[in-house]
Amino acid sequence: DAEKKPIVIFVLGGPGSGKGTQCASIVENFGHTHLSAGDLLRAEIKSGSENGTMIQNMIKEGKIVPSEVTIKLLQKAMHESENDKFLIDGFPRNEENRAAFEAVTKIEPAFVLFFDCPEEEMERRILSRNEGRVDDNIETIRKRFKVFQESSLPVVEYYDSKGKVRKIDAAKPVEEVFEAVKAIITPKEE
Ligand code: UP5
Ligand code: MG
Repeated sequence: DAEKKPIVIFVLGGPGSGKGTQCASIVENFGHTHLSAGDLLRAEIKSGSENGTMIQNMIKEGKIVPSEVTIKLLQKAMHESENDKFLIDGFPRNEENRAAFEAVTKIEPAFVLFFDCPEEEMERRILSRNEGRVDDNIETIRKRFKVFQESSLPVVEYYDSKGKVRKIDAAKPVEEVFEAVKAIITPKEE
């Protein structure tokens, strides 16, 4: 079709590294549309979709939902938006997610924002969040960390090998992290 391809930034980082927090600031300052794959999946559960129970069970176990489900939700959200620049937060989470997204959408990310944060800090943040998420308990958090290490970091490494990773020290205070983010998002002026 004649539609122009959108500009996509993948926002990756461990559970609680601050992806959602920083995306909100990017939206305010730069006008991207924020698509959190986790938020889309949680909305799908709430909507009473036939996949809801399956999604809920996988999130509770810290497992990665089948890519066709997540990609469909992301594509729908992109089509429904008038915007042409997107932050895709928390996706792709494994090699299969990545390959399927590229094959289905033909979209390659402009770059990957990677929030690097020690597990102890991420654990502290998640345990003090209190939003009632079914996966914010210590047992599920440990599973999420393991899946991140084993399945999601290889995706970051893949993009790093293509020179597409912009790594940020996410252990710092929110404002300092955003200063680093800004330096990457702001178009360089001559
Ligand atoms: N906070 C943020 N930044 C801070 C800072 N610099 N200093 C101090 N505190 C900071 O932040 C977490 C908390 O820390 C907040 O209270 C915040 O105020 C504070 P947040 O911005 O929410 O971090 P984020 O990285 O977004 O953490 P989140 O828990 O959302 O990350 P996950 O990657 O674990 O969650 P997500 O929603 O992406 O996925 C959840 C589950 O959905 C997955 O485990 C999986 O089961 C499923 N899923 C899929 O299957 N497929 C997908 O494609 C996506 C999700
Ligand atoms: Mg989040």
